[in-house]
Amino acid sequence: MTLQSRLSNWARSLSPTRRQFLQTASATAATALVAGNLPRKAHAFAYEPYPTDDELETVVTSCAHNCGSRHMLVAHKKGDVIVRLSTDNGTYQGDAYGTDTEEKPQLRACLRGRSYRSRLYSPERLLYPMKRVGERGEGKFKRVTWDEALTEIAERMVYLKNTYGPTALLDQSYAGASYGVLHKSDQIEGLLARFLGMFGCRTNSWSVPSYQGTTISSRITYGTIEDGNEDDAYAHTKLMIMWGWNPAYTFHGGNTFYYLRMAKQRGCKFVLVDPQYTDSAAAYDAWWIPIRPNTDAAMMAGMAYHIWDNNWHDQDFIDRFVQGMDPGTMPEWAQGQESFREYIFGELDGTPKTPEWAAEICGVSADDIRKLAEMYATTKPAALKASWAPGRNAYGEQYNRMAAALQAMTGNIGIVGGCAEGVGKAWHAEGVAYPYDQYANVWYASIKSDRWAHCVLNYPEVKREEIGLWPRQDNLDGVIPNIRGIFWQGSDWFNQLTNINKEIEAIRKLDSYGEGESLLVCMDSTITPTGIWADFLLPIATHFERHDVALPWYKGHYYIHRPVVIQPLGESRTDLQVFTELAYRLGFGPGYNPRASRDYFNDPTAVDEAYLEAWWHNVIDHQGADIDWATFKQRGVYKFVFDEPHVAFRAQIEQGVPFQTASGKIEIFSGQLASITDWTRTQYGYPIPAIPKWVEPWESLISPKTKDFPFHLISPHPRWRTHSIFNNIPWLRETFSQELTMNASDAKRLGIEMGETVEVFNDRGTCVVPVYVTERCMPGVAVLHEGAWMDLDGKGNDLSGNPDFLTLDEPSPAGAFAYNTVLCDIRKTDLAHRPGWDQLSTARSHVFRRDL
Ligand SMILES: Nc1nc2c(c(=O)[nH]1)N[C@H]1C(S)=C(S)[C@@H](COP(=O)(O)OP(=O)(O)OC[C@H]3O[C@@H](n4cnc5c(=O)[nH]c(N)nc54)[C@H](O)[C@@H]3O)O[C@H]1N2
Ligand SMILES: Nc1nc2c(c(=O)[nH]1)N[C@H]1C(S)=C(S)[C@@H](COP(=O)(O)OP(=O)(O)OC[C@H]3O[C@@H](n4cnc5c(=O)[nH]c(N)nc54)[C@H](O)[C@@H]3O)O[C@H]1N2
Ligand code: SF4
Ligand SMILES: [Mo]
Repeated sequence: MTLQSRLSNWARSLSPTRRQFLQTASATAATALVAGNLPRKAHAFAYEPYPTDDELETVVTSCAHNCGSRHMLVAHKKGDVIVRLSTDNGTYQGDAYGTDTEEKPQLRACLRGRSYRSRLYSPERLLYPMKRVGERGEGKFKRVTWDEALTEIAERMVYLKNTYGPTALLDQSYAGASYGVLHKSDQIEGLLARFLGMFGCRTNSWSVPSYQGTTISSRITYGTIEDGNEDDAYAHTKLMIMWGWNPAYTFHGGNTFYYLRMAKQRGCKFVLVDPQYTDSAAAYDAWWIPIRPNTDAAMMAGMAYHIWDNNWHDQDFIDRFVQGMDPGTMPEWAQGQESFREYIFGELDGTPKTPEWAAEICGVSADDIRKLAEMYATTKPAALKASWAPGRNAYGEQYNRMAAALQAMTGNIGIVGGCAEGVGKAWHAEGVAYPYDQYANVWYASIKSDRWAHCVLNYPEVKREEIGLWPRQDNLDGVIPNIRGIFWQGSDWFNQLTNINKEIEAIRKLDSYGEGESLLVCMDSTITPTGIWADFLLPIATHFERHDVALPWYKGHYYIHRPVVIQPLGESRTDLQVFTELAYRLGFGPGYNPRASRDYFNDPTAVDEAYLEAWWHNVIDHQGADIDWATFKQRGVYKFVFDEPHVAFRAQIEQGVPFQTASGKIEIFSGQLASITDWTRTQYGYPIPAIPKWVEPWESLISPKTKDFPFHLISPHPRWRTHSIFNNIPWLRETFSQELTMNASDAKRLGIEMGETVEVFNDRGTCVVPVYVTERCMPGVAVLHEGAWMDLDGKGNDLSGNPDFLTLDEPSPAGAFAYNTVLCDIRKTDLAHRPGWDQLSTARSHVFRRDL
């Protein structure tokens, strides 16, 4: 086909207005040609032949991972190679090119998704199974066959279970692959949970790094974590308070910005409560209220005081829907116990939580606290979007519960333009297509996830409350797990949990038990900082190389088909293939994967298709999708269209349906917490007050520890990575770099200039990173994004700038990771920062790829 006919074919496929534009444009170009000199033939192709669209096959798929959203990727491939990636253009559900409406917005990919080819074909891809030959952490591996790897792993699993009991293997599966329905990694619904559960040896990690404090808050307050509105509901709000929320960087749904812009255009006012002035604040011209990290619950208490003091609360809403907001709404059985209002007015403790009281703690002036309280209580509807980062703190649950109290006292729950979040899961997606039965999530011990190193290091001298041991009804209750092995699947947890130096110590303790007495397995598509510590690296096929359906991330109502776009690279297999094969070797293959035969390890095509098709029929039955599986596969995406925005608790407010709590009300006074007498017998371990209260964290800018460590370090999520994923992509690192953000006056005092390298340190660790000096971060606060690939220099310094060398493995009572509860100091250094391993890829390839 000539270029001319290809162009006219393409032009015909476009909408009339676009065609018209093209015709005019080419006419203008032709005029220009006649008028000027004839152009010289262009030779400027980077490489030839560069395939054009009609020489390529177009396949709709989606991005994966725990990245804050779920967008479409369109792969353009030649043979079995993806040549380029594009994204949604509105046409894939049978609509006209460019369709992008309030009801049906496009699912356009971000810069990470668009650079996915670089990850797919990166030098860090694991192509065959590898076995460690050096010390743990040294990074020396040799290539082995699948048979060798799986035989040894199965033998070691049996030995450890028989010798050390049913708690010997620690499940550290996490959300790297949570948002598919078949090839899933997850603490609860994941493939590993069921595999180890059926095997009969599993210690579970129950607390969630993202928002465990928030989860407890949502569950006890509303009885569910599905307390979110869909993003389109934000388009109707009149006041948006972004509390520790920066959707410009840290995605929370696929089209948040699109709808927030609509709100702005309709006159919505924006406020940001955050130690840094973010790009989200800049985009919406928000009123920035800088706040000392982790003091949010105090500021909110001050707001509650002012709202009541001025009678701006919605008493009718409180009386109808809320338990324990004030003495009048306390349950019969708890009369005389402290209600929220009594706490705020200091009726029992003698301390009224006035704006002046709050100002001393949070550093925001009493006037500003009053002003925000008035704005929130007198604007209808108003959205207090209390995001998760401020809850990733020593008593994180109190912040989220305090936010719920404000949302409830102003009657902003269950209405369009309000906000009850919390965890904020919105529309319910049907998430599991593989057998999920009585064996799913079976465990013999379950601990707070970032207490594993503490447990290993102190075993058996560990109290159950120190590790948040979940209670059981049988003779394993209270038994401290004897952890001898770890499976990492869909997680880079060695790099991402708290206090990495303590984790390294724990691995050394496992080493000390001797050869064969412990087992570390990492299943991943690339070499990762965690994998470096493993005994076996198992290469896992990416979501471009296996059949699945993608789920939205908390917000959005759609499914995206994920076909096998290219064949698995190297010898990689899917997680489900690996677990099925291991299950066969351990004697429960047919039970684990009932649709499969032993041949599944060689060809999963028919079995995966059967699981997915059956799941789709379920979805159609329950959710009313009006196309069948075959049509869905052909289109690649199905977006549901609702008559009105999905709003959590609308039915409760409009129709009087009870909330899912024991009382049927929004429980600001938690009946569940109030009835606990022995906290050590609960998974929390330590007391949580029955009403939201300000509890001072163990490290903060108001603590005496600032004498030694004067900076409060927070570690938000990076825009250019999904946690640690994409750290090895040079394209993305050209757009941003790992750096420590600090205030100009602090930098000046320390004699540090923009771009200079510093050590950030405390008594737990040191990391090395360049500095970004700005007025956009409040004095006394330093910001360092999570997820850098740790890179130790042999003297205990991390050269990558990973904040988890400084975090403390001390979760809140509810289990919230205290990632943002960190004091540190900063000094200039001669040590060199190393931004990423790919800079060393030639040097590394001999370590990882040579045959030893
Ligand atoms: N200091 C600090 N630390 C933090 C945070 C913070 O705010 N501050 N945030 C925390 C939070 S909220 C989170 S969620 C965690 C995230 O912690 P992790 O979940 O450990 O982080 P990821 O980097 O997303 O790692 C996921 C891994 O799964 C792999 N993977 C992806 N798909 C598949 C698959 O299909 N199969 C297998 N086997 N592997 C796959 C990826 O390659 C990647 O290595 O980090 C936490 N760490
Ligand atoms: N680009 C990108 N998007 C992501 C992810 C990613 O890795 N990359 N990860 C996803 C995952 S798993 C999660 S859990 C979510 C996390 O989502 P969030 O928890 O909402 O995100 P963070 O980036 O940790 O923090 C958001 C803001 O909180 C501020 N902050 C930190 N501490 C405090 C505090 O004590 N008080 C107040 N008021 N503000 C504070 C930070 O300065 C930052 O601007 O993001 C998801 N989206
Ligand atoms: S937000 Fe997530 S799903 Fe969307 S393109 Fe970026 S990485 Fe992919
Ligand atoms: Mo997370």
